[in-house]
Amino acid sequence: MLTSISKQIIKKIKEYNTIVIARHIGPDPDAIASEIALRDIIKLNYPNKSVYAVGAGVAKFKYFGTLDKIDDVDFSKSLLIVLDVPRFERVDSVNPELFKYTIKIDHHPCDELVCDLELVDETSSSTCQLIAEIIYQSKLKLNREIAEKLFMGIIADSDRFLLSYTTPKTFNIAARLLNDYKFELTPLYNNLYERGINERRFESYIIENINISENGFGYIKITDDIIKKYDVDSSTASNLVNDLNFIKELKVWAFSSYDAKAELYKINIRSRGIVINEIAEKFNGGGHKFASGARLKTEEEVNELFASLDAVCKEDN
Ligand SMILES: [Mn+2]
Repeated sequence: MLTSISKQIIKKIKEYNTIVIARHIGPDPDAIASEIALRDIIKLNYPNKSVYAVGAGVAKFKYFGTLDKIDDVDFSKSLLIVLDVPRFERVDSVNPELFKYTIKIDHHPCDELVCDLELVDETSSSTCQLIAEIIYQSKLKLNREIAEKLFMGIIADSDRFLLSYTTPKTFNIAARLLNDYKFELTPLYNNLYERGINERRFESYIIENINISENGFGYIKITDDIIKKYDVDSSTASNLVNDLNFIKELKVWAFSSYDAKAELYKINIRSRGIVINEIAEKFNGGGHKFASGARLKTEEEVNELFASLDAVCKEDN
């Protein structure tokens, strides 16, 4: 099945001279790595095509490479490939409706972003894994830089092969990339995992202050003052949420952090076995079964979401 979709994707890439690649707002390493890797794969194999990887730049991910501005592109004649994003309003910088043809490659559960051609595989660790699979099923060339990016996306989204959806395929593809290009791992891990001491102190604050209900639900509201005090940004909490995995007392946990710029509460939810994305969806959020998020306008909604999560933990008792 995957093979035939891969073929169709490559056929469409061959067909279009102008290709725009987009991903979700607030990108993580998988989102950034997959869009830059795919852009560079297309450029390497079809040097005459105009290919753009778009979206707001993120300073801490500049080691993945630079993103492109699109000024005078006629979308109505162009192909759009959206990566790592299941929802329309979460696509960064472009409106999918304006494009002649759209392709989605994603590992989130299908959501309302419907494209002309879709490769959605919820059992994949990452979008980078899917891109690598497509390439390895084709005759397209890779190079070391691109292989490193795909590898980093797989490592980041699987949390170093720790999270569910880490399968033999994940290991096989990672091993194949490493074997084919023999890149050095330490510099890549330095990029992905080096942190300032302020961030580690902020993590300690979270562990010190998280509330744990008798039902096994852990929650913390991170205020703007705390974010300022630790000199981190509102996205830092999202990066730390996986670090609370394997705490015996926690079945489900959630962080709420207030993004003053966007005037929104960003909620990150994780679970060690209870399905949480259906609850997140009720609050206009979504994600994977055990890793979800939502963006809420009011603190009342945050409280309601937390109460729902506590309730599923209670049911699980
Ligand atoms: Mn991803």
